[in-house]
Amino acid sequence: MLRSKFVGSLIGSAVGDALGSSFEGLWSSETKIERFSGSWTDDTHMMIGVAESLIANKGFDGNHMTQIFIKNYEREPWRGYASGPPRVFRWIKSGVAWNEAAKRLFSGAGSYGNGAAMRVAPVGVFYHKNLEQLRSVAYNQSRITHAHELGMEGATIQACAVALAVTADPSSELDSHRFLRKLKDFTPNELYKRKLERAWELLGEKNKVKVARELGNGVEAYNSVLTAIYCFLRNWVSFEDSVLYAVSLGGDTDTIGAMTGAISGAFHGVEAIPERWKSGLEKGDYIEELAEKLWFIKNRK
Ligand code: F2R
Ligand code: MG
Ligand code: MG
Repeated sequence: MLRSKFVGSLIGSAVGDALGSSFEGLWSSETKIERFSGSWTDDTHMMIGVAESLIANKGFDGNHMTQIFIKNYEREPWRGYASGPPRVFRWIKSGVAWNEAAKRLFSGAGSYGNGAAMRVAPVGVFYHKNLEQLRSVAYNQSRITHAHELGMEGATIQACAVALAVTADPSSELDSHRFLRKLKDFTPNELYKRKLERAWELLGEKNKVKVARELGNGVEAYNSVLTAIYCFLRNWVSFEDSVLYAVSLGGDTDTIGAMTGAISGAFHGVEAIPERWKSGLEKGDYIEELAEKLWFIKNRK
């Protein structure tokens, strides 16, 4: 089951990205999802980089992960990256240290975009047994491109949600309130604590416009990470329903789809992901291989 959960999280993240990629930026909350191209974007491209580096080093190495991000980006710069990461990569190539360059973005504030959270699923599965180690690695992998506290904390909460989903039993009813309480205890950040409370209050809400407005469906980590967690929790019974719901909220659909798929796939395991999506997924075999390697490294110890 654990192997299936590792694979489910990485494949689930890529499926959510591919599903949402045709609708990114459409702010309709009633998006009709009729086709699945299987092609994914920067979200999955960077998630692959995180997994490749964790595997190569059997853990986190900031300089190595940075070099992998740069190499992957230079091979396929057309994956739909936002402006921040490529600028950071250029600074690092000109000699700035990997853990300093991202501090230059946005006039020294650093980025609070959701780019560090959208790629973090491998950290969530790999460190699911040790949340303090998970926190440290989630933060440090963020630092490469996202130096703003809200960008790093968003990635850390997303990694923790994946870890909680790995440890939850999919054959028993999920207690959504308990899941949210654990995340609230985990994060020290007041903005995210307030959003977690709002997610709790909205669990029975039928109006998607209200959900998107109050939790957010934007590119900022604080306007998308909690939304993805919410999409999973209110649709925990079905992987398919969780990602379709996420994309139907509009806005940053590929990224909210990816983060929802990472949590839902970690909860259910890969068997719960519809075959029509798995079979059409770009480089699905390679992503599965990466997840299996992560699982193998963890279980060999
Ligand atoms: N880039 C996109 N979507 C644009 C359309 C792509 C198009 N379909 C195509 O194919 O070309 N999506 C991807 O970017 C998001 C992740 O972004 P990331 O990696 O966090 O980048 P960045 O540049 O650091 O931040 C994104 C935006 O957030 C705002 N922002 C962040 N920090 C800020 C700060 N301190 N002050 C003010 N604004 C800040 C800015 O608007 C940034 O541009 C994902 O959606 C991924 O799918
Ligand atoms: Mg994207
Ligand atoms: Mg996006």
